[in-house]
Amino acid sequence: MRHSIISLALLSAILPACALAGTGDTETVTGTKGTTVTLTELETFDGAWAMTFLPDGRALVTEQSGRLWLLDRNGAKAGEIKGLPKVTERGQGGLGDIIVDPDFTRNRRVYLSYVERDKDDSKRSGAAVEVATLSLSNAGGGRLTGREVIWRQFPKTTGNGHYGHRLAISPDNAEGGGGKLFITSGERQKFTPSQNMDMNLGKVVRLNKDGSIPDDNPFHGQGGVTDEIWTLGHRNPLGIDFAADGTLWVHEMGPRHGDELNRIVRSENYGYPVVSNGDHYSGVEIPDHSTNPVYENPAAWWDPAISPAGFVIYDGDLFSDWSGDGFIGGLSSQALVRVVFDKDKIDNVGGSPSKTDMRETIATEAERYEWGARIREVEQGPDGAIYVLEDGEGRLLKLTPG
Ligand SMILES: [Ca+2]
Ligand SMILES: [Ca+2]
Repeated sequence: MRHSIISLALLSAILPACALAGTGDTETVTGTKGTTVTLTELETFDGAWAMTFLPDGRALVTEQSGRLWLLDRNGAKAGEIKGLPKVTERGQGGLGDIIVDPDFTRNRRVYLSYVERDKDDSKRSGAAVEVATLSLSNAGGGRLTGREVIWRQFPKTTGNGHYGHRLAISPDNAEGGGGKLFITSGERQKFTPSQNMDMNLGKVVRLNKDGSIPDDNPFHGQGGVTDEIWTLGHRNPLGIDFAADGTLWVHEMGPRHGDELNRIVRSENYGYPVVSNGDHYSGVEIPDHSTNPVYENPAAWWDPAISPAGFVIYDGDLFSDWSGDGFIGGLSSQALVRVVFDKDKIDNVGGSPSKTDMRETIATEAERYEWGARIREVEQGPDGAIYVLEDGEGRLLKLTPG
């Protein structure tokens, strides 16, 4: 049961300080397979988009309008981070993802993505990624300094959708090694860029952390943005994470009923818009993945769609039964979707699961939790709890077992 902000504010004014952070309202939600989680409301936001934890247990939350919040260790707003790039909030555009450098304690670096307009034509836009140094003040907020743009979508296009622009840095056991910046780049709702190697739209790109291009990228040497491309044939990927074994997983918003979870393998083509298990919103059919073995088959896909946004592969102890499982936020499905990976199948099929057996499913939805809210972002805290940001005027929730 969802309570109004006013009654919660009154409650927190009346009640003495207690162990619960923020508003502290809790509810228990039963999943589709009967297990339960407890939701604790920590904070509210206006258009929250992404969240990441700092090594000391505090956290950062972006809002699409261009605000960046520092949260204290209880998940409450401690102050705003200033010095952000100018972003244009239009359609799906605005401030996007934020992640911290694996070496943050030493270098204080963060990476953030956002949408910028073309200087000469405000109808055209594209995602950009910056690296910056984060300074935190004792007063509670902080500031970004030394900002530097290290990547841009190319070309900038009309429209305000499908930017993607989720970020992740590879661990040492990842394919191609650690310390590389992976960016999901949406196809800007233009379909064909996903297969066009002269554009970095509809791709997963791989960079060094300073924005330079690794010379072991699969298409390196062909020039232009082609050198950045790690995989192609994506639509609007809004979730990326590495599993503990170093495998990279990316989910994407498919066309009508074609949402996908993909195991990302160097240089592979994931098929959009040539094949998809969904169809265009116009009603035009797209051949299914099974009709064409040239393209990677999704590891899992959804019909009806879940509208995936935000993704974490859980490796904590608090939810002991779910270590290694993926948690996907759902917008239209208003659900948190838990996915299990079939380790034996993944090991057996090697690098190209789909081509070995088009019917092979190496990831499967196990359960989902629903409480009537669109979910934008999922994170794992240093305490092993799962943190969820609701979309729009929404809440930050902490999920614990039981
Ligand atoms: Ca995040
Ligand atoms: Ca696909």
